Amino acid sequence: MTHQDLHIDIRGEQQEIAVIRLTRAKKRNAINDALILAIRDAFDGLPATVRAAVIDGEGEHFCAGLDLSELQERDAGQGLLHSRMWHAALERVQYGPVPVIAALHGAVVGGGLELASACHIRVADETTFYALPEGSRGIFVGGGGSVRIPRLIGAARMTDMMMTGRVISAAEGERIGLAQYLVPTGNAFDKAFELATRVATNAPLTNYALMHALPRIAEQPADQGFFTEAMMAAIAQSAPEAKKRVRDFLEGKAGTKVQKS
Ligand code: 1HE
Repeated sequence: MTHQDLHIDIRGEQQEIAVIRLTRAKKRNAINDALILAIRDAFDGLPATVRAAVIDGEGEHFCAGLDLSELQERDAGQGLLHSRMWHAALERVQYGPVPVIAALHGAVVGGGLELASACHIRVADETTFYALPEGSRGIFVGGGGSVRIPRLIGAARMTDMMMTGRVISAAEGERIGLAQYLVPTGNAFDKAFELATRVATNAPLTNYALMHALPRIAEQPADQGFFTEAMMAAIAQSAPEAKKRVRDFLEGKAGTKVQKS
């Protein structure tokens, strides 16, 4: 499966990891209409063997955001539909078939940060920097950033980034919650792949609960959240795979004892 600006490679002994790479390095992986649709189609079309995905960008930068050259000609109605097209594509990333680990380096800006924030785990190397230049370009986020980014770092920090053009460094990004992992320069992909390989060994229903139930529970009032949690817990623990995993642990057969890292 390959698109002009998006390369998809299925790896792993059981073909369980999809590596999805933005390959528009000449334009700093800026996302035009064709590319956002290719991202949508990539997540719709993953083979059934895939259990986790890594997304990264070719060249010096993860992603320079929206392709600004396509912005000039749109009227209000087209702008609305364009934003909704991004929402639909990034919805497939967040609520798609498998957990997605973003491997970040260089610029993670504008729509690039919106794409990264739709992923489940973000690994950044030391070259990474984050910004929301929409504020300086006279526009607003349109790829779900106003919903997802405040949930990672709070509305106050996002307001500051957009109002002042503040650029967040890799270290600060990890501290405030833009990335869960910070690794040395050049190591983001390997770490993301290692994590994806680990995530792929989870029971699929556990990953499903983490992707689909947890973010919804986090939005619910506590009483409803507790109830949804109980329903999800009951469904997850009734799966034969959960019973086998618990039995293996109790019989000392599981290699997944909790260890200090
Ligand atoms: C682009 C884009 C782009 C680069 N659209 N063409 N995003 C931004 O406002 C960020 C704009 N980009 C930058 O600030 C810089 O390009 C970077 C910091 C990411 C990288 O800098 P650098 O020095 O490595 O590259 P460059 O020389 O600026 O760019 C190389 C080429 O990529 C150049 O084209 P060329 O034909 O002159 O070689 C640039 O024009 C092109 N390029 N970024 C189009 N974004 C769903 S709504 C989301 C709203 C947004 O994302 S707004 C924020 C957009």
